[in-house]
Amino acid sequence: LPNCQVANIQVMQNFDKTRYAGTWYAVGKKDPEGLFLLDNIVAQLNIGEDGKMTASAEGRVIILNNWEMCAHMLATFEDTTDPAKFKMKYWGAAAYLQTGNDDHWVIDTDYDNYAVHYSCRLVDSDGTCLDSYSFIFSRHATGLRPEDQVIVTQKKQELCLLGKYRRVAHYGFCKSSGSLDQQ
Ligand code: AZE
Repeated sequence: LPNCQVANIQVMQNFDKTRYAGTWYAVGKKDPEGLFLLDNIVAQLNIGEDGKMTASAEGRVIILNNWEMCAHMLATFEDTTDPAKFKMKYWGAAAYLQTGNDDHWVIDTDYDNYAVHYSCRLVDSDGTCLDSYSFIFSRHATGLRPEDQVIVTQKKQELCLLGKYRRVAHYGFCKSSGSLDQQ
């Protein structure tokens, strides 16, 4: 059984960020406190010539009491001593969107089908996480293969987040205004 200590969370071994690059569709998510991406969430990860990871992401949000829009986000990643753990600095392409500095941990991935992401924003005094978010990413907007779902369910349990995820719908909300999922 997991003990739910953030410090004990196992991340991807021998993580290869060049294989993590490319397009990922969020097919499941566990929300943090406050405003968050709702659905139609697509991330595009890039590795620069300097080896540094950057990303763009988009998703439907509702801001300012009922203004529905597609949030276009940008991010840079800072490496840490663990190759699967990054510090992600992110901001909205429009100034009224969110900015932040979050952990970006890759818990598990086979690079070609699924990835399990985790971010703890606030560690409690007992070492457990008080405010986290997590994405289940797929290379396909349609979802995960049954064999990957088994692995992902195991990882959700290890993160102490089993039962806390919602499915992420994709109905092309960001397609007209963005370029990410038109490629
Ligand atoms: C992530 C993939 C890599 C790039 C980025 C990601 C996270 C983005 C957010 C955006 C929140 C926006 C809000 C706008 C009103 C992890 C999906 C930037 C958390 C709430």
